Amino acid sequence: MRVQSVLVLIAIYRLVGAFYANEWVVRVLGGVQIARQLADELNYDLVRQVLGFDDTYIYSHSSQPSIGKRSNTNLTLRLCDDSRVEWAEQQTWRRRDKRGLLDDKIQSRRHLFGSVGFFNDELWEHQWYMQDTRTEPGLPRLDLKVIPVYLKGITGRNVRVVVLDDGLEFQHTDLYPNYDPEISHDLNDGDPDPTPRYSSITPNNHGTRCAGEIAMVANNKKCGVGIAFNAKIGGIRMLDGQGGSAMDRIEGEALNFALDKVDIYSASWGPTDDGVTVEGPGRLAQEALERGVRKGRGGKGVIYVWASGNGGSKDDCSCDGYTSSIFTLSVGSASEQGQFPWYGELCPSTLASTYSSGAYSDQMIATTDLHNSCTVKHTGTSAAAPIAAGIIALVLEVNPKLTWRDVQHLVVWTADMTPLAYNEGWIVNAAGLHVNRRFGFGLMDALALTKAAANWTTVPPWKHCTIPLNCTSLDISRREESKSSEKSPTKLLQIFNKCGKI
Ligand SMILES: [Ca+2]
Ligand SMILES: [Ca+2]
Ligand SMILES: [Ca+2]
Ligand SMILES: [Ca+2]
Repeated sequence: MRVQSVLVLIAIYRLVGAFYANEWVVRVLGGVQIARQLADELNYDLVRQVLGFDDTYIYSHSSQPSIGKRSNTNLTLRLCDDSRVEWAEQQTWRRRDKRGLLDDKIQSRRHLFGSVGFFNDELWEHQWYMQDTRTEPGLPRLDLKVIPVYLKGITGRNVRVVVLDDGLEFQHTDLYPNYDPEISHDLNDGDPDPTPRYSSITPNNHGTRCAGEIAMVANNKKCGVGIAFNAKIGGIRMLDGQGGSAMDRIEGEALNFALDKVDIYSASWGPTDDGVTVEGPGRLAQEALERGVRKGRGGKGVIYVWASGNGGSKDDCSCDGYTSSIFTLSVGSASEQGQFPWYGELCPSTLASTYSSGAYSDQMIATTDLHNSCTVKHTGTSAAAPIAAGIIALVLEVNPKLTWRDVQHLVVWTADMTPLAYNEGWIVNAAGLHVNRRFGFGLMDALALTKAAANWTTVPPWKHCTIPLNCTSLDISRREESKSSEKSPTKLLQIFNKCGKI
């Protein structure tokens, strides 16, 4: 019975898109004593502080079910009405989709090209995007130009990359030598071990696949070669919440986890790509992204690499506030034919692209898989973003002084439109650069990027201008007024600022 009701809840959740948790995130200034006192007085339980956030605590309430389809407005208002509370929000589980495509839709094709035998790894010959494997000059050149970078001894050493996803099988023998426990964690179960939950229903292989693309060990005859095969790799398990969901608190903790150690965060997920969902980072996730670029890497800013989405023509990546955020470096994909793939989304925030899967018969991406196995079937913009993260790890090894903005500028200036030139949509922007809403400024070019990075003059810091708005005459909707008729519009506005739309 219990299992059945959970399944029903998950089914409803899939329809309505959000579920309310018995969890309030509350910002209370003045220290944990005051936060505890407040919880005691108002009859909440103080669970713990939110990881990485000062003055921010998790409260729960004994009257609230662990998951429900309605918010508990009264419990939120009780917190917001207290002068010690800066803001409070009941946490909701929101669906976050991984940006790979289902295996069963796709059939792998025997690769067309011969191997150059550069590495002895069993999947090296399937890593078509890392080498120029043309057997005839008439075939398209499929090459992110990493080998010339390796030949200079640049392999991602001393760069720490973390994959935010459904877990990381860190004991995988093609990952373990590069595994970095200091930047890894399990936010779904609240423990330091990010190993995914093995399930026959949900293949939680996505994080392990993304991590392998970045940091598989080279020349060990196992699986393939990571783009930055000497980088350190971590995993945050954070996508395995209720029915494949996350909440703002978990996303915020993930985006700032080990902020003093991580160089690059790679995320291949986001709001559902169904063409009707418009969502972005919540309060904590937004705060985390901004803190990441201001405080990470000793003030130079961490790099957030983000997959642009798999919704195809029915969706638009501008409706995804994670990938369209200025703080994320958004990556699209191109197929092995140099085509815009059927799942690709158009929007102006995509900065560049890397290779990934395309039409059903096109080759896909080779990487690590669960149970110490390997796959040649990683797909979608899920596979494109970690390749970009690996290339950026090479760039940061060349020049660790680069800021997050330098990296974005470098990607824009060095991306190559030539391999993608036959697609529609290219325009020349006011700066004289070719740009396309399908691909950004072109295909990432590891050689051009690392060369430009070596001699780069840092760009000015980010400037953010705000205009103060006088809100006293704001009209509050009649619905809100009638619901809380005893409250003045000014009071309602205060509540809105403290509690959001409740
Ligand atoms: Ca765990
Ligand atoms: Ca290997
Ligand atoms: Ca989308
Ligand atoms: Ca972005």
